[in-house]
Amino acid sequence: MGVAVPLAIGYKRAAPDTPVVAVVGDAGFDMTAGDLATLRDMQVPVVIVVPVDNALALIEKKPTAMQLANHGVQFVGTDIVAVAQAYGGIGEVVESAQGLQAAFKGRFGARHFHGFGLSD
Ligand SMILES: Cc1ncc(C[n+]2csc(CCOP(=O)(O)OP(=O)(O)O)c2C)c(N)n1
Ligand SMILES: [Mg+2]
Repeated sequence: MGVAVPLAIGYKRAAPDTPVVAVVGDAGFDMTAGDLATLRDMQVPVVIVVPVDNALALIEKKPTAMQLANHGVQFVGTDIVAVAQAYGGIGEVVESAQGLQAAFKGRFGARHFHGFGLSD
């Protein structure tokens, strides 16, 4: 958890001509949001996709399946677009898989990183 963006930075630095996309849960994104400063300062143009469910969904799954109560697995949620913009990136909300495909077009030649908040 939280490794997708740092790994994407390393990959893009090692292979600058390869399009790089990091997919990171919303809690994982919150965990390493400061890495966006590295993307900005080193001008590493990766695309980050954040599926937004305002939950630690993987952790929520097991107790729910066992019909047990869940605690502390849901949170208010972060404005992903605002965070991307605050760090000098481009932020966009995408509502569907088709929308994501369309949004990818033309993003990989950019000099800035691009963060998509993918809503349910
Ligand atoms: C450093 C670290 N802390 C905690 C965990 C345990 N863990 C695995 S998945 C998860 C929740 C991830 O939530 P999110 O990033 O929002 O992804 P989602 O499951 O909601 O898609 C947690 C806490 C972990 N794998 N690594
Ligand atoms: Mg989540």
